[in-house]
Amino acid sequence: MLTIYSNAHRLHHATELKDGVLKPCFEMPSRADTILARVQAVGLGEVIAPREFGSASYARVHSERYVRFLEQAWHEWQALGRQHDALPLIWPVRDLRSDIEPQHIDGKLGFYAMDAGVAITAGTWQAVKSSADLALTGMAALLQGTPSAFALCRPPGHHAAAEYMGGYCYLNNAAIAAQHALDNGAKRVAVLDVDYHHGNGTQSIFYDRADVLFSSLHGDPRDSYPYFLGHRDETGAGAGLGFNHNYPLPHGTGWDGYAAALQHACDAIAAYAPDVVVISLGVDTFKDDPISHFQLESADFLKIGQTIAGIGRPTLFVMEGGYMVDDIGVNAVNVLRGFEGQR
Ligand code: OKS
Ligand code: ZN
Repeated sequence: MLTIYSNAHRLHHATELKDGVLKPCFEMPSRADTILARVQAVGLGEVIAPREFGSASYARVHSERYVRFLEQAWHEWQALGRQHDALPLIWPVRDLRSDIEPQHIDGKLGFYAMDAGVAITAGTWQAVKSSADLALTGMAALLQGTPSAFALCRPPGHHAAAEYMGGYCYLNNAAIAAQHALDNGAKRVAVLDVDYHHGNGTQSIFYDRADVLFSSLHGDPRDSYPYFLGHRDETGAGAGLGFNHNYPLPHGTGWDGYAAALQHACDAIAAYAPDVVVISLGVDTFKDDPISHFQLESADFLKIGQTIAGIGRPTLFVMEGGYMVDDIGVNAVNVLRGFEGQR
């Protein structure tokens, strides 16, 4: 399988609050390095650099002012003499007004963020841009006839919606790639999100559309991040009604429970007959993941890949979460090898 990768991800290494103390994010550079090392160790296939696409491609699913905010936030922060990570500390919840974009960077950060898991640093925008370009380059390869590709994206994307960042995500790489397919002749795209966390951003972007079927298997939002989206009764709106499928699963879910939901999701996707499939590939469903609560074993990831292969469509894998850094290379690449029919 073709892999698309860039060292630019290393420009983003941020902090987050853990138990009241700022520490390096679980979403750290060694994640992508470990996965790339495994891609090379097993000889998965060619590894290529991304093409540069630019903001117009990102603004097909994000608002222009949000993309501009991401591009300029660090400079605005730095202009105030600040040197450490830019983090949001106020949000326009419920009856506060969110119809007026603040001018001050402290206001903007809250306006464009759903949580504090999205620090902006000096290198964040360059890494974020490159990550989206990886997914776009992978989709471009699919549109040229490559049967499958792996965009080794970092930072991840599935929590980012049209106008907000969250949960380590800034631009929604999978959504940008899906839209790129539609803009280049595809009629229907399915996005299947197998990350432990609900892909709230992807759901939100395509919620009222029938040309993208979004399916997500994830920890039940009653007791898992992102808490405020991902319930089973969210089935789409307007023209998109029936084109959003959520499979919330309880803490402790192992292969049997997972496999049943995955097969159901893949059968529905096959019936939709998409021109291309985008997989939001998180491996934080692993039993030893430090922030998640499923019980999948490394061998189960091969079976995830096999099941996805059963859909039988051109498929782009886009890297999302997974934080047990010692094992994420094996687990992510197992999905890809399982897809290719290897055990
Ligand atoms: C705030 C950020 C928490 C994000 C958790 C989820 C990240 C993830 N501490 N999403 O797929 O893996
Ligand atoms: Zn996740």
